[in-house]
Amino acid sequence: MADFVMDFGWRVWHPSPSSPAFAAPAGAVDAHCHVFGPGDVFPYAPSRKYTPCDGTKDQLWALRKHLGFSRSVIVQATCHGADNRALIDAIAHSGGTARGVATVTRDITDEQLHALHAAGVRGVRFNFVKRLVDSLPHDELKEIAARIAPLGWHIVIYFVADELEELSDFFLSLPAPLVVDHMGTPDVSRPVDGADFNRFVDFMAARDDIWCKVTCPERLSKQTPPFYGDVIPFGRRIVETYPDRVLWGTDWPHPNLKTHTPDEGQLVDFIPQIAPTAALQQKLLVDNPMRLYWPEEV
Ligand code: 0GY
Repeated sequence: MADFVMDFGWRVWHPSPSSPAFAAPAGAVDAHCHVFGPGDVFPYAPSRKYTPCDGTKDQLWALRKHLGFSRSVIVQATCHGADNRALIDAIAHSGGTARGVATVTRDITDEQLHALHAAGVRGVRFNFVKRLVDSLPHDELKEIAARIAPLGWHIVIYFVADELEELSDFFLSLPAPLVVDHMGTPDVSRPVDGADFNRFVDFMAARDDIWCKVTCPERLSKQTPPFYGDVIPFGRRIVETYPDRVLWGTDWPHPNLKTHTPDEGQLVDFIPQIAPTAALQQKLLVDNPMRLYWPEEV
């Protein structure tokens, strides 16, 4: 395959992903993906830490169809800051097949929150990854959490594994369900039953409304792409321990991934390795995301 490196180091997404061997169950949801721009219509935030290449809603729908998925949960990425217009535009043009996770700041009005809900937003994202954001004070995040909880929304949290110990009391104090991005970003060169990953598994046990996205083997793996075998035990442990609280997603268009250009067909083929039975696959890809994002249809 040609090299798709852009001049700022991040690669453009795969132009022709393979067809997965794994057939997702009917109604499968890609519960973590993004839309970027197009930048001339929905400009990127001046405060962004990276500039992506555009990844539009129509390109997302085409990929979803190719992979055999039916619905998408679009997560606001930091490069669009708290300007959720690209996300809302995508949901509005999805014919009811997309929902969203927004970024909001404390100055948002109740009217604006209700408008986001009507548009299909069901959660907010709090990002603690320092290379991506200047993190917000905890009191501001708590204030936002208290305001979104009555809407039935959840909070997506993205953090670096080494910071879980420091952040976990704060996370557990938040008054809404929590959804952890990318398995809590474990260092997969450490043991799957070692102290670090045990801390994350125990964190999930602390409340029964903590969910986990078993996503991003392409980010977590230390192996030569596209072999993500070192991530399998970590994903599988979470899926088998918390089968009713796991979600899966492509993370298309894979912002900031500098090592390789992921082939989403291969990412889909990672699913049966972490969720080896049809019953687990049904929960991971359909039942769980439907309960969280389309509860009125369950
Ligand atoms: C992801 C991961 C990353 C980026 C963002 O919001 C973002 O910019 O989430 C990353 O750089 O690890 O989930 O897309």
